[in-house]
Amino acid sequence: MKKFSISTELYEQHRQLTRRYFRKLGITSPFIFNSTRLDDNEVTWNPNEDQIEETEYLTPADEFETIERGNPLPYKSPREKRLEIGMERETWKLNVVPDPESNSEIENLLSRANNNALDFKTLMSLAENKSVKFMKVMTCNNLSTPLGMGLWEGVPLRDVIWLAKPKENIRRVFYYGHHNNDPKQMFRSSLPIGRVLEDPPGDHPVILCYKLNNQWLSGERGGPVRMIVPEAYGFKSVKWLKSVVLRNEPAANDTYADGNNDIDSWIKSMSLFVETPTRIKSGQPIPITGMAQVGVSGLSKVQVWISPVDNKWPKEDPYFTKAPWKEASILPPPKKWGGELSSGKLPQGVRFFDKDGIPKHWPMRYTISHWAASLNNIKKGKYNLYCRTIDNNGIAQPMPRPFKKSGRNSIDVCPIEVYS
Ligand SMILES: Nc1nc2c(c(=O)[nH]1)N[C@H]1C(S)=C(S)[C@@H](COP(=O)(O)O)O[C@H]1N2
Ligand SMILES: [Mo]
Repeated sequence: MKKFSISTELYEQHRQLTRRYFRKLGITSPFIFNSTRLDDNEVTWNPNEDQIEETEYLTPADEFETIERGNPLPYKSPREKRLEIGMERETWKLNVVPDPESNSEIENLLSRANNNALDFKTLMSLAENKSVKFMKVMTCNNLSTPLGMGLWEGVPLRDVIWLAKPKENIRRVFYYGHHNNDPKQMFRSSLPIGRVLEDPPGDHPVILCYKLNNQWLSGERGGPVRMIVPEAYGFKSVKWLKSVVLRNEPAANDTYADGNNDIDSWIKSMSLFVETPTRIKSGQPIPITGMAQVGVSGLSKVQVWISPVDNKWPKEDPYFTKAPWKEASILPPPKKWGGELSSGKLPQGVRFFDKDGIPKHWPMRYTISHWAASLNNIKKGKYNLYCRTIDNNGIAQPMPRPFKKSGRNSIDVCPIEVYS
């Protein structure tokens, strides 16, 4: 049974990380089991010394899952067309303008019509002093699995807004990408001006992103330039960015508001199984691995619970808060970061990492963490296996925000049979 799929790349990286964990526990004999999460074939778990050190974490750009609209998609047009529509670095331009229907005052608006829109060269000259790099998981509020884990680089949006000399009557920043001049294809998002100009403590700036994993941002990932909103679900991170509009407007008009989505939601903490056996012989430890998305309130624990299938749980406790949960191990940061970083080393200057590439804290908000657990002495029988996160406020998933249109975070479950 295939319940969901994560990208093969995320899966490989995950396996490499978790192998090391099981070796430390002394579980070195190869496991042979059916995987619920990959395919219906038998998977051999065969730890290999070299691979154990080859741990990777970041997702290569072309291995991300993609959520996109547009006909034609801008990056699928021939290069000549891409140059014409500004979807190459050589010709890319960004408008920073007031909304004509608003009384926002900007002294130095940057626009294609005035022939002074921001170009890539100017963005790069800002980048010399202002560029930032940070880790962020790309994740869609409507999907239960993350799309990819990236190291993003860009110029804070506020530095470009200040170039336009905004003066007064500005409450919200709207922005949208290339849409073939068809209003129906426009993908818009927005933020309060305050969020753009100032970062809450511990948060990264909103950036105009031009690099992913130390490489130029590809067209498929939203290049030449996309917005990256660190704490938000994917729909705030508009690809193929072309226009920033300042408005005196207190409310949002995000494209995603139309779909009943909670457009002000921070990323939630949640946990997923990556690999669990579907059938395993009794008497041997049950190896379980997973990953956690670290939301706004962080991640203090991952827990698992194995429950007999005929266990009737009281309806008054839909989130199994009274179950005998057991703690899993949150794995330390990887030694090699993977993605396109050929040496496995991080470039200098990644936010919240020291000069040797060691994170100043771990798990890190708005990223993923890998985890593993091993269950012992489970008797013959059929079970459901559950996992959940506990955030830094001590609150168990899916609380404190269980509504699915604010981001999926229901408790993950896998069936498992122990035979003798
Ligand atoms: N221009 C544009 N930007 C977009 C989208 C889109 O359809 N068009 N999809 C958004 C949504 S809903 C998500 S979840 C993320 C996905 O980013 P990815 O395709 O790089 O994984 O991009 C966002 N940015
Ligand atoms: Mo999305």
